[in-house]
Amino acid sequence: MDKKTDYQRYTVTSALPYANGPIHIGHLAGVYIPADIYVRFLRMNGADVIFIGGSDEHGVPITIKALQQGVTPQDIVDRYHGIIKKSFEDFGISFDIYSRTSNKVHHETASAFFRKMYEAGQFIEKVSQQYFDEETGHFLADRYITGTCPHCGYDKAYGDQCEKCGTSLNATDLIHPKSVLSGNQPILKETRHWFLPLDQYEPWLREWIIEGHKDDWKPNVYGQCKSWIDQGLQPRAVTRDLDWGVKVPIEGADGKVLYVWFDAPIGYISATRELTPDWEKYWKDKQTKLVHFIGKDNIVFHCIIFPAMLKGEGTFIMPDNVPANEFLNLEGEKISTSRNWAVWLHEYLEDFPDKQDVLRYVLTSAAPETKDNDFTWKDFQARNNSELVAILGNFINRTMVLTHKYFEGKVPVVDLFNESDSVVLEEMRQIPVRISISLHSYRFREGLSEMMNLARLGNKYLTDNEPWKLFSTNPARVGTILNLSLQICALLTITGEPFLPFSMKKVRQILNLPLFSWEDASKLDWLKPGHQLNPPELLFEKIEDPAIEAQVTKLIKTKEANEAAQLNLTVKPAKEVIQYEDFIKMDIRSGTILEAVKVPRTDKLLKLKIDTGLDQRIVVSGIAGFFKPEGIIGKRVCILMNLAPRILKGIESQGMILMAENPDGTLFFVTPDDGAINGADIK
Ligand code: B3M
Ligand code: ZN
Repeated sequence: MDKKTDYQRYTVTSALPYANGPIHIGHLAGVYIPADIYVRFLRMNGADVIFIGGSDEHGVPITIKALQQGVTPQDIVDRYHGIIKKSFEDFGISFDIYSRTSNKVHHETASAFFRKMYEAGQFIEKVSQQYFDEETGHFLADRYITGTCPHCGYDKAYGDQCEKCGTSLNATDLIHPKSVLSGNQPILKETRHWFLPLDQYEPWLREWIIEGHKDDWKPNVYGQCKSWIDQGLQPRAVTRDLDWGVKVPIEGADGKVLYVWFDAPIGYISATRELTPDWEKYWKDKQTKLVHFIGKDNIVFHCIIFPAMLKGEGTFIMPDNVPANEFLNLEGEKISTSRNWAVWLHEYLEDFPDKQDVLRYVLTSAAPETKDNDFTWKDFQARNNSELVAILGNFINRTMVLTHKYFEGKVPVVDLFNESDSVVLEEMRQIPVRISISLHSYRFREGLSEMMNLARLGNKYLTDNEPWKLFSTNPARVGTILNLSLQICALLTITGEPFLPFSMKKVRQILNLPLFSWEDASKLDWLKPGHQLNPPELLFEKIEDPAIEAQVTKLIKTKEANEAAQLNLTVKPAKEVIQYEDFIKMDIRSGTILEAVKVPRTDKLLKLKIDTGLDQRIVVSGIAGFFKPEGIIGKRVCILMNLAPRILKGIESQGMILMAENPDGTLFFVTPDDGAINGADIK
């Protein structure tokens, strides 16, 4: 298959986040920043491009959240759609539209899409056995059901996907299935659904992806697709027994909605319809390049299922590329919404207002483009202080300060370019070309590092030429040096714009320049002699240790809270009910440990002498693993007095000390409060 290169326009989509929680750095790094860089770059190239985003407002995670909170799914999506949309605006993600799948256009578009396929006989209708929760009366699909993944053994796999190994599953594949609603084991019950016969698309997918995109899709994307196709594709149900979603638009399908992964990608199309009456050319014209930015857990849906749907519908173009990223971890651990192990964008902005570009920069430099990558606060600080401040900010600032000092803020004339100047000029010609190649190939880290090389080049040029030493003897040379340095600043406003739009806007204000096109990057004379510059402004500031320590502390607290919650989760279940008469049979008193010694030849036992208020007696207690004998003498305890005596290691134990035991087996004394005398009755 020949690879098409001469496109006339671009449709760029970014995964529609579920509107059931806010957005974190993993979302930004994996999907939205790369997509935004790409789109800004294309726009600067004068391309006809639309950038589509929106909230995915259907699906089981949302209905489960609503159930947990006792509100409606609409309440949930209204709340989070607003928060998510604002986060994207705050970070400069420059969507042409940020829509949502609960709106009318989407319901109409998705219904029409389904109906068209249905009428063309593209689905298989099947009555099949599906899991059903008898207690709550729900069919259980997708995330309503968990169990053990048949591929990797992960015991918290969902009914539609295992998040550990990424395999897409059917609920009936799970081993030991369990209802999320009641915790019960579900039963199988008959229900009618419509299936997309993916197996029939296999030859076409093989040709289109395995043969057609071997060389231009990222190895991680291509590899996943190939492995799915090679495993053999199965028909997949595209409807569900649920009441939240797009209603299945055919007779006899009451109580059924489209599977969320059927309607969500159609959301890209609905959003385009909402954006422009001219939407069809962005989806149906072969001159349009369609690119989906997603995370790796969405690959099968965007590379196999959605293309099969588009193919089945028959009038749409196929994606040219699906540059999926791997995952970003946080301080060495997988980002997790449920464990609150994340840096939430709205919280970041509270702590670092106006530092959107710092996060954009760090997340691009550490983007998980080819493998999972780690975000750490130390790295964040280092990249800010030693790259943004020390290289980029410093170069622009030095250039501006020197120009104001020697030339009253006016661009000086060039006297004569010497050989070293020519080397710099040649690099200035090359760098935008290299960035352009990187960005067209979705290598955003590489593009960013080329942009920073331009700032490095500028710094080195100033340092090598030391204009501050020359002014008294050779002001004309200083003029040339600063002119060239200023041109580098101007070129930075072009090449830096896709990555750091907030800061580059500031630099343009300082330089008193408009936003140039990418083509203008080859000009090399953006600033004419005599052009008046504005006073310099701080672009980036150093981030000090306490600010970073505060973030790390926040994460440590989260971890502690999670560990505490974890313990809570595993406490033993309640015992059966007893009567008061059962309880008062026990004679429990407060007492004091008088003596404690280890019982020879055992690891666990201590021999204790207890003052019980009535007598002094010996109790053998299995606490030696947790307490040193000398440390507990004088300890106040509760003792069960009327437990039948037992012989342990040849010693008669006359009672039992009450202990609290954590789920991990650690032991703690149950101690009466001060004031309770030895012998006080515990009841
Ligand atoms: N909402 C899954 C996710 O957020 C899903 C993406 C839909 S893209 C059409 O990972
Ligand atoms: Zn698995």
